[in-house]
Amino acid sequence: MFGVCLSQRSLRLSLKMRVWVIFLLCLAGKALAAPTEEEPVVEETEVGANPVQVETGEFDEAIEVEEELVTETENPCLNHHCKKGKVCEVDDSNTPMCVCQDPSTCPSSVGEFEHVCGTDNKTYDSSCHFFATKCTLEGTKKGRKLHLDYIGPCKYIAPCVDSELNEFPLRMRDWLKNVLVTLYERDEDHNLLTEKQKLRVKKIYENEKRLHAGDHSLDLLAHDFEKNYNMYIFPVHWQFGQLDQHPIDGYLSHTELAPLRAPLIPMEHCTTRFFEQCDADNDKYIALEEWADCFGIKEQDVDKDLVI
Ligand SMILES: [Ca+2]
Ligand SMILES: [Ca+2]
Repeated sequence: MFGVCLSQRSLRLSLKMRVWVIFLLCLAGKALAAPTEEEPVVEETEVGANPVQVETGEFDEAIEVEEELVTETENPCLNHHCKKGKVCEVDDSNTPMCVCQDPSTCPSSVGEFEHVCGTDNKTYDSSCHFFATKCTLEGTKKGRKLHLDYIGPCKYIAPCVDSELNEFPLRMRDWLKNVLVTLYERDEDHNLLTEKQKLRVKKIYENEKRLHAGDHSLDLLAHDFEKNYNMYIFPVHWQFGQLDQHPIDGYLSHTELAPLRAPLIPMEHCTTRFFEQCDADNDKYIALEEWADCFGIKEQDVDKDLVI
């Protein structure tokens, strides 16, 4: 029992650290690849107001437009964006088109942290290798079923039992609230939050009853959720809005959920089960209502206007 507690505790800590880094980097307009730099350096991917674009940008990194074709005329590929796993090439009439990237052209991975695990339970050297491979399977049943499962090499993930599943939203809600508060505190010049979002978070930040970030017991988290329920409504909506981007339609696809899910799975073994059961009607999409319900937000408090 103690062993379980201890490992959960360390999981929680590493979860917090790692995902915080990911979030802050992503929100600051950075891809994961350069985790040591603090300042948002906007390179060729100008990101602006769409943080999730940056999050998925991590997976996009391998797609670099070949510049060797640039002569006197502009390379038509320069402004031609291809989805993950594809690269732009020009045909005989100089028309740009997206073709599957050859996995062998992916940059070789620097370390294990670049490996990803597919839903086929195979470890790929990097997300570039994964998406390039997935592209070659396009149109096949195997290809449709293949998704990026999580960041890191494939490993044994312990089954998530019911009691652990119930703990997951407690920690996740608290964490979302803390992420928002931190973004608010650091927001002076980074524009991490929009003005509308800042107004919402300000209320949470200034509420003296707020439970400050810390390694709280599950009992305390549960108690705080009951007592300060209102402070959790916006963070849950905010996270939905961060993910619902491609397209913005009030539903999260597997791909849209990936930036949150993929780094979380190796650290929180209930992640997969949690998000699976969020899709209550089993249509493969998580609607805002389903999402909110998953985090204990009451039906009457679900508000599309909070997804800002
Ligand atoms: Ca969507
Ligand atoms: Ca659904």
